[in-house]
This record gives sequence, C-alpha cells and structure tokens, in this order.
Amino acid sequence: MELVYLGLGSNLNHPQHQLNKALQTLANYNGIKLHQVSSFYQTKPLNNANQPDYLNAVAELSCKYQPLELLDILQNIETMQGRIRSDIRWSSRTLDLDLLLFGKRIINHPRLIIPHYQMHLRHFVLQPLYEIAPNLSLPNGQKCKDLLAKL
Ligand code: PH2
Ligand code: MG
Ligand code: MG
Repeated sequence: MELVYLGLGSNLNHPQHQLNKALQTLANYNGIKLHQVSSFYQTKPLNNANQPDYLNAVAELSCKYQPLELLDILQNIETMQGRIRSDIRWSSRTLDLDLLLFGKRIINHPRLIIPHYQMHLRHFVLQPLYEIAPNLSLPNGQKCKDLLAKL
C-alpha cells in the first residue's frame, strides 16, 4: 500500500473551519482512507508577508486513485470551499491542498510534480510531516527529519 502525504493550508475565512471541513470530506470520500492528521500549526506567510497568518497541517492517507485522479479530487475540494484561483502567485486562499508525496513515486507531469518541489524548504510542511511520520524519507533517500533540522 502506498502512503500519500498531503499538505493543507488556509489563511482566509476561518482557517480552522476550512481545514476541518476538507479533512471531513476526505475522510468520507469513496476510495480514500484517511490514516493520520497532524496538529494544526499557525504559521507566518512565506514569500508574501502582507497577508494573514496561515493554518497548516499534514495528513496521511491511502487511496485507490492514481496521482492525477487524486489531484482532480483535491482541486474539486478546493473549489467547493471557495478557492478562487488568482494570477497572483502565493495569494491568500481559503484552502490549499498540496500533494507532497505519493509512496516513493517521482512524477514530473505538467500538472503535478511529486515530491512537491518546495517541501524540503518549508518548515510549515516538514514540521507537521515529522509529527505524524518521524521516520519518513523522500524518494531520493533524504530523511525528512534531517531536512527539518537543516532549516
Ligand atoms: N502556502 C503558500 C505560500 N506561502 N505560507 C505559509 N505559512 N503556509 C502556506 O501554506 C503557504 C505559505 C503557497 O501555497
Ligand atoms: Mg501550496
Ligand atoms: Mg496548491
């Protein structure tokens, strides 16, 4: 069974409610099994300081879907929760669901890069990930624990 790790983020419209609602949708979704959810972490916005703090978390799940099918599901959930896709990069959002890891797969598709291209640099990803999967490694063998310690 491949374990999938998902990053959740919100900094608009009651972030705690947004994360809980998305997790509930995932937990009830046909063909998705939600295994673990980290604590929710309040974090300073990266790259664009002029916006509200984020609430971030990481979830572990398994599913019967291929990565691009899961991506479609996640984007639908973002849209259902009022995500407006802006041309401005890193703008505030009601809900961001990022596929971080899909088993040990390496994917370079125009719509989807796995592992997530910046996860190794992001404290708000690595800290909750470490909380629920302290022994996890990336497909290239790097330990998440070591990446976190380097930040
Ligand atoms: N997501 C971004 C950009 N900046 N900063 C924090 N703290 N948390 C995020 O989830 C986040 C961010 C783009 O997705
Ligand atoms: Mg993101
Ligand atoms: Mg995203």
